[in-house]
Amino acid sequence: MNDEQALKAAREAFTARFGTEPAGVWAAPGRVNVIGEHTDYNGGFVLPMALPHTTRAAVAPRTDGAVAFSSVQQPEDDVVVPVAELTPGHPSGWAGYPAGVVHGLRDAVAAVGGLSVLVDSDVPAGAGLSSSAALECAVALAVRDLCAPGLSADDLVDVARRAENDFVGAPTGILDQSASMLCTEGHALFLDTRDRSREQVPFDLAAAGLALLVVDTGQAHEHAGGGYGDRRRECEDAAARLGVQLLREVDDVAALAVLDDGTAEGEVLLRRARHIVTEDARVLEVVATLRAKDDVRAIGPVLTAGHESLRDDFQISTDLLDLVVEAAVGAGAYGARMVGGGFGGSAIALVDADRLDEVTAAIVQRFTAVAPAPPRTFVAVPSAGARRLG
Ligand code: GAF
Repeated sequence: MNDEQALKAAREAFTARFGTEPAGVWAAPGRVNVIGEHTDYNGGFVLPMALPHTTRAAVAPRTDGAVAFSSVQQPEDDVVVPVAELTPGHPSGWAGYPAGVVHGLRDAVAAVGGLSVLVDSDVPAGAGLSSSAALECAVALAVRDLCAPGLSADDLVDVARRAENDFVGAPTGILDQSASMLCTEGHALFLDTRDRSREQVPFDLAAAGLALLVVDTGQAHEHAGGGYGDRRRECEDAAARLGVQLLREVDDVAALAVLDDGTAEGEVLLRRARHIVTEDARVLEVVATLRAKDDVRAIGPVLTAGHESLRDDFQISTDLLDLVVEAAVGAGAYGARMVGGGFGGSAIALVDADRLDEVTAAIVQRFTAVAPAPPRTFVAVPSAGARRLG
C-alpha cells in the first residue's frame, strides 16, 4: 500500500468508527536491524533500517476528556478511557502502547480535551519487526502535532520508549523507537545509543544488484516475557562484575576472561558479554564497509557471524531461525541472521536480486519440511521514518 492509499484507508476507517473526519493521519514504520542486536541497552551501536510497512494513526481531538483507541486489525478491542484514569497497565493489550504515549503527554492531551485514535497497520505483529514501536511512534507524532508542537524527534523517541518500558512493562532499549522515528529512505541509521549521535548511512542494495530478504518464521515472540529481561539483567550483572557502567565501555574481548570464575553463572555472563562486545565491533565493521562504498556483499559474513553469536553466546535463537539462516547461506545468500529480540520472529538474508526466488524457494522448502505452515517472506527496502501523511 502506498502513502496515498494508506491515508485514504485510514481516513475512511476513522470516519466509519467515529462519525467525523480525523484532523490528520500519521504513519510510522516497522524496522529490521541490519546488525547490532541487544547492544542498545548496553549503550552500544545499532544499524537499523525502516521497512515500507507502516502503522497509521488517524487522530482527532475530542471534548470529553477521554482518549478512544480503535484498531482496524482488532475491531473487537476498542477502548475508551478518561485521560486522567490512564495508569501503567491500564488499558492493557494492544491499546496499552498508544495509551502509554498519551499517558506520557497527558497534560498536553488533556488540554485539547482528549483524542480519538484509529489505528491501521500492515506491520506484521509479533514478528520481531517492531510493530509496537511503529504504533507508539505514529501516535507520538500525532500527539506532538496536535497537542505539543515543541517536542523534538528525540523527545518523541523517549516518550515512545517510556510507553513501552513503564506503561506496557517491556524492558526494551531504544533501538526500535529510534528506527521508526529517525530512519530515512535509502539509508540505514547508524546510532550510538550512549550519546544518541547518529549518521544516515547510504544503503542502496538495489543499485548493487542485491536484495534483503525477510523471513518471518511465524513463531511469535514478545518482550514483556522472561527471556528478554533475563538477558538484560545478565548484561547488567556482567557490567557490574567488570566494574563498568555499560558493556559498551569494554572493547577488548580478552578483558572478559575474569567473568569466567569457574561457576555456571560466570560462564553464562562471559557468553552474554562476549556477544555484546563482538556485536558492537560487527556494527562498526559493517558501517565502515558501507561508508567506504566497498562491495556491500562483504557485510554478508559479518551478518552470519552476528547470528552465530546470538545463537551460541546470547542463546536467543530458535531451531527455526537457525534453519532459515542455514538454508539461506546454503542456497547462496552472502549472509543471514535472526533479527530483533529473539525467541522467535524473523531472519534476514542478503542475496543477489536475480537469485531471490531461488534462495526463497530453498528456504521455504527446508522450512515446510519441519514447520506446520510456510514462512512469510518479503524484500525489505530501506524506507522513510515516521511522517504525517495528510
Ligand atoms: C527488541 C527491543 F525492543 C530493542 O530495544 C532491542 O533490544 C532488540 O530487541 C534487540 O536488539 O526489539
